[in-house]
Amino acid sequence: VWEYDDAPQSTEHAEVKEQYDLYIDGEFVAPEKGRYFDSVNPATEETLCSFAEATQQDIDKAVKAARNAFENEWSELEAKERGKYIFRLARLIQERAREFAILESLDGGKPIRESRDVDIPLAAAHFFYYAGWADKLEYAFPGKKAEPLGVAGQIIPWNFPMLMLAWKIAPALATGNTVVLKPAETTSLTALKFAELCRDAGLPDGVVNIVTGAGQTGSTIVNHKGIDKIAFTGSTKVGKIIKESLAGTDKKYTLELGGKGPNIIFEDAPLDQAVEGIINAIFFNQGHVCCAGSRLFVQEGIADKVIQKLRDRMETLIVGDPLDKNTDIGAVNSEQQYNKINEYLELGVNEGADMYQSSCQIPEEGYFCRPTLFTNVAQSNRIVQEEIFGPVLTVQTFRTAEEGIAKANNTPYGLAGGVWTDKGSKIFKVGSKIRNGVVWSNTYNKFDPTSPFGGFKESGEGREGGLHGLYPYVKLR
Ligand code: TXE
Repeated sequence: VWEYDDAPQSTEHAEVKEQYDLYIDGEFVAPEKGRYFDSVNPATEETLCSFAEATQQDIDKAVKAARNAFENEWSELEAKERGKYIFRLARLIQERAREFAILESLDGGKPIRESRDVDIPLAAAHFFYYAGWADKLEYAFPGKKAEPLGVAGQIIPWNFPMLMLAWKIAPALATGNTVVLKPAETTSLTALKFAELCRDAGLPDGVVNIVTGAGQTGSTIVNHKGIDKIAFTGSTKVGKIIKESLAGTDKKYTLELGGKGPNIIFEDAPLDQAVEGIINAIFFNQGHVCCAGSRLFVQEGIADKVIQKLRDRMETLIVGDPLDKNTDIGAVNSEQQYNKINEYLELGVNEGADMYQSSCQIPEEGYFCRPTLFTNVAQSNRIVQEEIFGPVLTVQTFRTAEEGIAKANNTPYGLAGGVWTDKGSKIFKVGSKIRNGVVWSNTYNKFDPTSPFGGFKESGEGREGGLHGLYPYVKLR
């Protein structure tokens, strides 16, 4: 933990090894087939390190270790002892917060201010929160006995590597399950650092196993017969594949998928606050956020004013070195995502929209994108309907609340959105009609371990976080 003005600008004390093995049964072990793949620092395009590629035999080993730990140790442990281990993990994350923040920014490209102030503290907060539930499950499920499912297979994405790990591992352990977790192939570093914390915390071997690899490794986990539950966060495309492969099996699953968040701003909204919130909603983490407010709906009378204010504010955003504490927008996570965003920019222009980009300097090396705003867009445009997952905002207008709500709901997604107005009654009326799992009002991107999070429609199934985050990990007797 460090003082605000003492943000890390160097990578000192955050060691990155050349090569990382798998973490199975409390040990770092080489992959059976001996294959490794490179991970790139997206801000420099240079290789950062390499990770092991886990194949079937490795997953077999990890699942066996997790099963053994589940049956012989973890589920037998007194609940309060389980809680102590989780609490210890939370403390260790706090103690090594600086190192985790630097590694997260190096590996994933996100600004150090965000990894330092949001990702890592929130990850610790999730472990603290679920540590508290471990010995209080009878209050979560009154009159019933909540039993763990067994081995949870968890697959996480690259946009919030450490935070997503916390969302997955903390409730699984609190409820007495053991874990085989696969981080995303472009951001596996902090998960392997977390494996070191598991050892430091004295967590029994096999309770947490970290296996690295790409989609094929993920698919091997999903289809493994020794796994009782799948928790997935990632694209809607892969979410659908997973759902299909699990059909007809008795594996439980939760899916947290894509989004296309609407922000509805009414004429009576506090405009400067709203503009600040809208900027945060779309440009936080380079727009790599499933709940990003990527579609803005402005009431007609204030449209010109709001668009001008947005452009002015965009001009002040600093795009650049993720390790510089002044940076607002870091590097896009990978070349693949960089290409995808640029294809959408081209598409938007071809669809007839007007594109405005901030005139800021961007580094020559690395995957950097300028903050972008599209106006003159149609509801049917692909840039309005599809998840871009980059710093790209579309703006449309509406006259009545009904029109705003109808437009906001007109996508296949339903994860998160915002309502901006001075009237409390309007917040509840409009908010309740937006078909999203999360609706913020006069703010955006507020996260807390006590709040459940999850989507409607193609944004997923099940909830993570809060009391509801325990449900997918237990069977009730
Ligand atoms: O996601 P994938 P990608 C969206 C976002 C982004 C797009 C593509 O729009 O541009 O998805 O990103 C693992 N079985 N989101 O291609 O492939 C993979 O290794 C099992 C939104 O990176 O879904 C990684 O660990 N696992 C999202 C994880 O799934 C598989 C966050 C996510 O990768 C697999 C990320 C398979 N067949 C992307 N194929 C959000 N909800 O926040 C891949 N994986």
